[in-house]
Amino acid sequence: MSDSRLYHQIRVIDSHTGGEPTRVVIEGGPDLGSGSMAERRLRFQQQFDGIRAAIVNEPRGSDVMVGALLVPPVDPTCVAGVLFFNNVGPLWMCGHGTIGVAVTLGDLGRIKAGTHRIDTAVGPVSFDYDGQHRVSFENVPSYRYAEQVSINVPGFGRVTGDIAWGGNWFFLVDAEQYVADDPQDSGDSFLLPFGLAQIEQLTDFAWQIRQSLTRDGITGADGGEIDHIELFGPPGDPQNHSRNFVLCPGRAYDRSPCGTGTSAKLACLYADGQLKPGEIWRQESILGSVFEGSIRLSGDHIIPRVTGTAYITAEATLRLDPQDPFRLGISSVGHSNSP
Ligand code: PYC
Repeated sequence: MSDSRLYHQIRVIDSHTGGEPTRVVIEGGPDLGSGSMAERRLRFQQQFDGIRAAIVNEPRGSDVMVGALLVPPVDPTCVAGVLFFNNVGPLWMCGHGTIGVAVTLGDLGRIKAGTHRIDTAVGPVSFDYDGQHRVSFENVPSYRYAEQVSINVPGFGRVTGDIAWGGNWFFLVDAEQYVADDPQDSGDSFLLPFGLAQIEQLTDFAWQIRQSLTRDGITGADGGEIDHIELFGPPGDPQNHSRNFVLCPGRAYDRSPCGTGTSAKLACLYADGQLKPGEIWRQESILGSVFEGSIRLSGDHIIPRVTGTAYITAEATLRLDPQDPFRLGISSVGHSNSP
């Protein structure tokens, strides 16, 4: 039998929010020292990328897994500091992950039903927790940065969308109208009926958009990379307002309606005069899971409020065996740090 004391051990709790997994690191994560949450995010990225990959990538995780590292908060009113990350690097904020973290902290007995705050790389986020599965969080101020930006996307022609900040940068496209440049094509949108059966086409379309934005040097404010692409189609359930498909930075699609993506959508709806403070927007994911969103105003920006549910799926100790050639995970991007 191998000696587990030789292993680097990391304790995690897994949950899913509307189908999208969150793996919360509750023990054994790297010590990121002091400084702002953004500085610690950078330190995590520069010095511990191998640990990130070990936690979320294969063979322990998968491309869709989102990690949440608990660290001491900078803001003392917060119950925890949280750094979110995925299969290719750190995220700024994560909405479904915030819901997963809240339910995980509740499950651990670290919080009770009520209002709490977590500290993130883009600032404190407050949330209401019902003591079971349901969480409403108030996201960071969100806004539309650019309206109706047109780009040339190989295979698809001109594609027009909005650029918005919802805690991450998004390019938002009403996808129904787009038809691939295929002479055999009937002329109908290849993306309809906009469901799981179209995942390959949706992924390809969104990825081509992402690459075209990079090619043309189109960014969010201060050169912020637009690394999330959000496509919209008709809802499967008429009780909802819209269905989305969100392609995340590592080419995995969000199984949930995406909390930061829903926030970016709310910002665009508000900017278009289609959503007033307090009105409810029901955003459906490509799976059919739903987040309820609403806004309040804060200066030029909106404060999105997003509600969803999370369920715990596993509790585990990850072991990083120094002899394992894949102890830092199998990743499409290289990593060179050892644990
Ligand atoms: O819910 O904000 C979100 C999110 C970002 C990436 C995956 N999920």
